[in-house]
Amino acid sequence: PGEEVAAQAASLFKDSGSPTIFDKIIAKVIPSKIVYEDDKVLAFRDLNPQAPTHILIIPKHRDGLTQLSKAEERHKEILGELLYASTVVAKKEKLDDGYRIVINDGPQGCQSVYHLHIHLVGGRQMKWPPG
Ligand code: IU
Repeated sequence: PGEEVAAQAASLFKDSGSPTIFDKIIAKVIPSKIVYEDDKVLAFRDLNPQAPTHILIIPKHRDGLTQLSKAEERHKEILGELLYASTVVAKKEKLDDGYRIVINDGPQGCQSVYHLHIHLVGGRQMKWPPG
């Protein structure tokens, strides 16, 4: 089984961009608290939550989408899938009074993991403007 997981991880790593911690979460080499999963999308609880609910929604196949600003025409479908999955997760989490979706891009956007991810944060009053 170890070899199988390694092979699965290796095939994911063929996507452009260096492997990140999220590849290991997708391959389930590193455990995470998964809240939603389908064939294209994985959603799991952020290890360092910034709100009572803080979930990351990521594409299972990065396909060059290390960050939002790298999006190309072919990514339009997965971008829609991620945003829609965010609404499904928000409903599951009963964030009925609202929530916030954040995508950090690049150094000035405070991005730290270069595998596109949507932050879904909620369960408390948000402020505007964000920091
Ligand atoms: P950012 O937008 O790239 O800064 O967000 C990365 C997030 O990934 C951040 O909120 C981290 O707490 C989170 N995270 C995680 O949940 N598990 C990990 O192993 C690592 C980061 I590394």
